[in-house]
Amino acid sequence: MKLVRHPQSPLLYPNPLHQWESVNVFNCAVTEWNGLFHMHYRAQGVDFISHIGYAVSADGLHWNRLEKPVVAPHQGREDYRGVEDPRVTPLEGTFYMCYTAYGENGNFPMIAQSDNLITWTDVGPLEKTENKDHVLFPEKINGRYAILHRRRPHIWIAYSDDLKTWTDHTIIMSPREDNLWDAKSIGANGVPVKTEHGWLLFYHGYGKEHIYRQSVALLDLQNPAKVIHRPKSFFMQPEETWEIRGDVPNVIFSCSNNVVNNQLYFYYAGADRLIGLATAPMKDVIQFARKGK
Ligand code: BMA
Repeated sequence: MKLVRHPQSPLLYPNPLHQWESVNVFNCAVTEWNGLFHMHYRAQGVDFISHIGYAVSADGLHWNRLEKPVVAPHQGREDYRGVEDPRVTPLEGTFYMCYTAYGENGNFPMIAQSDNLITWTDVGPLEKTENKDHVLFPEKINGRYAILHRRRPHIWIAYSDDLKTWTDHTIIMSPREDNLWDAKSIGANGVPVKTEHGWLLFYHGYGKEHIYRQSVALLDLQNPAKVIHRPKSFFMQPEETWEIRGDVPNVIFSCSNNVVNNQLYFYYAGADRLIGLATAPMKDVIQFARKGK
């Protein structure tokens, strides 16, 4: 299975007129709501402090952005180095954003909420220790909120009744030491997609050469701690010049995997600098997840 890079890619570039997004725009979440595509993206200026910007689009290709970020560092020493890597989950009429707070003690995973996708208030941290790549499931599982997260180098799951206290932390997937592309570290991408075959989990991994590649796994619908299928191979790797060279070389990174008219819309960042789109029929993605071809 091969994703097809959209001919108009890359779709979003840094904007030299805005200090906060003048150097890099990357790692975006895209949410379909009210007939529009809403993008939350990580952006950096010359100080490399990340902010989260917002853009809206009628077709998913042409984006109109707000002048100011919608989430900026706001917790003093705890996130003064930046707010990073948004993943947005619609759940029970509210939008939840999982983002990484980067401050004097390193990274920790935060959760915020919004009714309109523009004004965000913090719900609280998932935990206050080194952790990222967290993303909420789009529905409760057995009556509780469920979240994926990454205590390096594994993907974990945890559960909560109120989105504030998280328990039952369990490793669900680990790097495969004998497998070239995901031997060292893995992390979840966007909101897991519910299918009749299980939760489709899009995830990234890297091995010795530190090349960020992309693949999928299928998790049990009732018990997503159980991995049903995990292909050996990846479905996408850096190939275009803008994916190989940029701020951080050889990175394809994604915080969103949307399904639009039975197509996977895989928004991703190349080399931590630009945002692009690749697509594939969902039936091919599911077949790849089940058979690994
Ligand atoms: C990881 C991520 C991203 C970034 C990637 C590659 O740690 O959290 O923020 O895109 O590194 O540099």
